[in-house]
Amino acid sequence: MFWIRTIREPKDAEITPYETWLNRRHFVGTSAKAAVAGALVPGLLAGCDVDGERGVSKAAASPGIAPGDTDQEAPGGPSQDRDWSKVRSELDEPLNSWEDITTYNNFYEFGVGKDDPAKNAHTLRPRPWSVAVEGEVESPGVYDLEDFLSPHAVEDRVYRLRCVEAWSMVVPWRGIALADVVRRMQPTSKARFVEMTTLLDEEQMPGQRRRILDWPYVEALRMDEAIHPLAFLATGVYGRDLPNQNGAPLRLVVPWKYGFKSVKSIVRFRFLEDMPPTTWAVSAPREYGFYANVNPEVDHPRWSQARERRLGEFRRRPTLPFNGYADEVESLYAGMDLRKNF
Ligand SMILES: Nc1nc2c(c(=O)[nH]1)N[C@H]1C(S)=C(S)[C@@H](COP(=O)(O)O)O[C@H]1N2
Ligand SMILES: [Mo]
Repeated sequence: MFWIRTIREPKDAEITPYETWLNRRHFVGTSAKAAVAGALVPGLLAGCDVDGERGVSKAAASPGIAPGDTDQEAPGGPSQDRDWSKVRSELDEPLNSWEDITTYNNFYEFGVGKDDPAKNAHTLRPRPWSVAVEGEVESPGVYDLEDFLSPHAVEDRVYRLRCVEAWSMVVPWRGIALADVVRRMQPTSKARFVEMTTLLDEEQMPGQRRRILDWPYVEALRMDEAIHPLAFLATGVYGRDLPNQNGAPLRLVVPWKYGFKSVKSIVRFRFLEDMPPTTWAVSAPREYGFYANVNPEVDHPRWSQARERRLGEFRRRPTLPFNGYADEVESLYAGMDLRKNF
């Protein structure tokens, strides 16, 4: 079931005990604004060690790399715009390879096998692309992708991705802070949720001809989750434009939640007063909830969530509460029963 491309025992030094990891973490204050600029997330953003800039990477500094500049024709591997071998997440966990990230995917619009998206997603046309902004918002409209992205600072961020199926990766995303986008759209005081929807097009996404899910794929966040500094919209990986199989040209990345929240190939943002139905919660409400926060203490009805297999590692590693981002995000859920609101 799992493709293990590089089987090796993790060295002891690579296995960080939970306590050590807790003590090491000392970042993210309460100012979302500052954190969005990268200043309060040292170590989390890839740029820190490499560029000597605090969090904001070369991607932001160099006008040569804009998310609209497609290098879709040459997706051969990490771009050469930085030394990716030196880029680490705050855990010193090694990055997963370009190959892992781009050939082991979940994207049911292109098939349910892990290698199907890489084989089939060439039918997706990520340019030109437009993004609709609707609902409880001061500036609704339809934007060309380039106009949608251009006001925002592009950053590289290294995040863990934990799939609900109990595998995980470490991915160097490139993209923009979701909070910046939300603020620019000026949600009205009624807006409590933001819903994001994948393209619906059977021709570009042949998997939508099979009714395995209620298409289009829809996900949503509570407004406070959406403006959390960790919430991210990815336009790239390893410094390249997103390969189609990873959700080109624009996909959500919410690192403290199971991967299925991170909806791909987004064509619409809708601001809502009420919690909307979301694809997996509708499809199997007993198994998938709206929140989908990574939680090693709440098992999936059919398997344990206590441990996970990092692609490229042999032994399973413990799954961390909120996927290792508890210090930053657990206050969002204060007073909530996380077994009920799973
Ligand atoms: N539209 C859409 N978005 C999706 C999915 C999908 O099937 N369709 N799969 C989700 C799941 S289950 C995971 S784990 C991640 C996988 O992202 P990756 O393939 O870039 O690693 O995408 C999420 N976003
Ligand atoms: Mo997933």
